Amino acid sequence: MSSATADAGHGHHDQGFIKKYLWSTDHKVIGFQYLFTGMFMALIGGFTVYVFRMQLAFPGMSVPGFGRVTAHDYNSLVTTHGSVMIFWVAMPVLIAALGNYLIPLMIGCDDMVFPRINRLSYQLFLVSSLVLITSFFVDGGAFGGAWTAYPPLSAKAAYNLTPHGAPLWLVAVALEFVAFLLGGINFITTVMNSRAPGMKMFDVPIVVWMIVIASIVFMASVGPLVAGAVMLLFDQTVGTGFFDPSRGGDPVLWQHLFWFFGHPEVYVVLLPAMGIVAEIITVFSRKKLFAYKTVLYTAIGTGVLSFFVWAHHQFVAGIDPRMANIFSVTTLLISIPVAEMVFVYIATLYGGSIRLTTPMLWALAFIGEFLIGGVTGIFLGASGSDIYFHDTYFVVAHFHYTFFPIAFIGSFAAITYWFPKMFGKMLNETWGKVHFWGTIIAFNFIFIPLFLTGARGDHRRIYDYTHFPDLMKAGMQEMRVLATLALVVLLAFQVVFLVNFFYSLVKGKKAEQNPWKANTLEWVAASPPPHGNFPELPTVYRGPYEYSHPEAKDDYWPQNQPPQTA
Ligand SMILES: [Cu+2]
Repeated sequence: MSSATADAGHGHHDQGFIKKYLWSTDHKVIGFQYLFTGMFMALIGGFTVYVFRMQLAFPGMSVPGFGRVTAHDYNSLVTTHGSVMIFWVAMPVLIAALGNYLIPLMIGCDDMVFPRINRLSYQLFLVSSLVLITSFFVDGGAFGGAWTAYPPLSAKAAYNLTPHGAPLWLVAVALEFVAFLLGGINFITTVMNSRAPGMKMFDVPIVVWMIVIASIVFMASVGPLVAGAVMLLFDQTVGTGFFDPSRGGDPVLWQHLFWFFGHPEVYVVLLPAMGIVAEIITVFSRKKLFAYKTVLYTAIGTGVLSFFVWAHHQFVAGIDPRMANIFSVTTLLISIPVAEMVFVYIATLYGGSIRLTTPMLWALAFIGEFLIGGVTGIFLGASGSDIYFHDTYFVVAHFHYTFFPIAFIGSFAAITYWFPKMFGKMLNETWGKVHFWGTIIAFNFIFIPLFLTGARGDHRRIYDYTHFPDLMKAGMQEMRVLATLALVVLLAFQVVFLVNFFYSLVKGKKAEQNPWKANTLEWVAASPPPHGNFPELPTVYRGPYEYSHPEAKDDYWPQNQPPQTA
């Protein structure tokens, strides 16, 4: 158990700027580095979708800020959008930034077990981001073989079009994976070894467990894909034929290797988002989390089951129909634990004294929007109906109703909730709510039209619809225009968020140590916490959510408050 004293007690004198902010091993600083890098990458992810959606709505136009979009540009833009939003936004913000910032504070210790490995994990992540950005500026531009990088396209045509961008993309993804493996090692060992005195396994806040389970799922699923990436790199650069049928290889092998990772990856980012929502719902309903142990076992069960559904992405790739049936069953099965977690939220809210703060609005929106994603997944999980929906915009709308709630609604919920702790300032609630409503309304106007065009057979990966008169008829193009305009509105409202974020960071009202009256340990530390976190290590006497306990005074009973002596 590490001993923690503030600042100088950390066995070193006060640090200079470089050591403190760029070369730091402090988990909070590393958390911020991941957060700000993820926020920057989100700008890239947002810009790319703006450009290609403008092309879809107004084919052939010169897009303001980009110019005319060629078919080649279109493929690179879509590939970059998908890769960036999942690997360089959702993962770094939900897992690395929050995991790093929160875990030592929420379990009551001074830092991660391996601070230097932690610093290395961020440095590798930063290099992976720079490698990806470099690929935008090399000959041929960024990789355009889709974020799923299916061969033979990714090893042949797409590679030939972007002979530098393609391998750079692969290297960037591989580096990023190594960064997250190192991060995961730290999260798991720290939670297992550095909990505050008295903190038992079931006293650990659920968001911490979700990040630990997500790290284990990531570690267990990434190996085959890294091997596949090396094989693909060889097919691209040294002429092997692992995925080339004319040379005895099999392109569907890549699909299995990719989705053996890809689908568990969904839960790697979903579980932390689910944890964030659980923290916020208990605080702003002043109620104990309904069935803490059930949620924990369900999360573990979901993590395990997530390894048995991947081939639902290959229902029309020519796999054995009997195998398709098995994967239909496992896929429909996995909706049960996820639905159960949503029911737990509803049970927690029931009868609570609800405060609709901005973080709470985001948490509630997560439930509603993600539910739409979950329900529409049923149509795709059943191999019969998936034959019709596969590769249509119904699929695009479905996974944006899962990923946007995870990556953005989850992140906005977390940032607005922990901002006072992170920066010692309060965000502006009014602007927070303007950002919330603008984003949520615009989001639904983007993807509901795409469900409709998808259900009418509108296919993905079409660059210019004027070549397909059938797909221009009966309001289809109008729907695309509506979706694009709604996207522009959504992006505009993100400016409100950024202004509120940076203005409040500098000029916001000073935050109290515990403005939300939450029970968890991070609120015991000062706002913002000093280096080393706690002048005195807290001792834990109970679980994190004892808001409605009879002994709780004013619905508030922090984990480190000693029990009243009789
Ligand atoms: Cu899947």
